[in-house]
Amino acid sequence: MVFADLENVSKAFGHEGSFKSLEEIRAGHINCTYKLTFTRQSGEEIAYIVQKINTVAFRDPDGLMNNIGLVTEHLANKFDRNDPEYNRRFLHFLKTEEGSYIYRDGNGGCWRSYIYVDNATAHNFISDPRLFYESGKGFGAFQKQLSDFPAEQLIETIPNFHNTKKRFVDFVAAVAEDKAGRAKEVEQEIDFFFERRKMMGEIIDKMNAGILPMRVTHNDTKLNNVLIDDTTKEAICVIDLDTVMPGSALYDYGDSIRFGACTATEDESDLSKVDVDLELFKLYTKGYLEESGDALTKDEIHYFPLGAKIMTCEVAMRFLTDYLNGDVYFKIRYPEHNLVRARVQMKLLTAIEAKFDEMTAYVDSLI
Ligand code: GN1
Ligand code: MG
Repeated sequence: MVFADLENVSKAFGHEGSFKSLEEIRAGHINCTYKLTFTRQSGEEIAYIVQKINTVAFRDPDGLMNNIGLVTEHLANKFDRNDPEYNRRFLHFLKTEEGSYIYRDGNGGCWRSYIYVDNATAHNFISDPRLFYESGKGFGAFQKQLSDFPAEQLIETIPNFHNTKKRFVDFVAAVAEDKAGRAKEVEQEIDFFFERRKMMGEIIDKMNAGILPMRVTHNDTKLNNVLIDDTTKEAICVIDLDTVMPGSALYDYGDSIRFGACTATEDESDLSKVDVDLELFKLYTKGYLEESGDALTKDEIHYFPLGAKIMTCEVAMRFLTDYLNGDVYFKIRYPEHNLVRARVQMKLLTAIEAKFDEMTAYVDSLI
């Protein structure tokens, strides 16, 4: 990708200044993301993110951007416009001259753009435990900020996104169809999910029974979806708002633990490195609850570890499903990538299961 390929997108969103540099940001598994830096006449630099929305994952990009517009406008009301940090506290999406959050290129590609938050980092790994505590605070505050958002205004950008029962049905179909001819080599992995079939429905069942409330949630709370200020080391801004929609607080809490309390990255090939770090789990929980305050019920907090368990199981199964389907959903960098990812999550799930009672005793001690 060179700037000429993105020039029309950049113009459409009215980016200011003369082009300086282009960088591809490769952390996400779904959309294509680029950072464009410009120099203004004053000599000052300004950077923007442009993203090509993956319309295979997000079938209704207009509905998606409508959600994001509503959510960011809601967040805007939670901060003081005179605060010098105002521009860094939530994502500021740009509109085209026609007033749209989407620019469509000649090939039907859907693009969006927001102001880059400078002096902040999306961390892919915990280099300092404080980072994870801060990310807990960031997502806890986000939950609180969304607690008065009218859920009925949002569409489901990916229907049944965290319906783990439905994910299991999709997995079973992928095994039966065996499109890539890979089922035979992963029989053990396939059995692993059949053995956990019952557990997968536990959040949905509790929501249907009214034990767990439906809220507006982020639904993709990986560590690298909250920006940490490089100077203060505080969580400054929650990003990747694509899946903000009705859901359970357990999804958000659980997905954060799955990614951040794991002692290895999602791509680790040495499974002996994969475990759940209970100190990190405690730090995150503390940070999250400090900021979410009264936004959650006691039941939700009690079931936090169930969130970690089911979110880990779900993503493990999604990676394996994609492997069986021939790698059509997640971006991969080598042929076995999705299988490697699935095995890491499976190992992590086994570790969470082994420490589940300890995790529950800890969260109960905080209620
Ligand atoms: C995807 O977009 P990204 O990379 O933050 C995925 C999540 C998975 C995650 C696993 C829309 O997140 O659900 O948990 O990969 N997002 C979507 O790393 O499917
Ligand atoms: Mg995402």
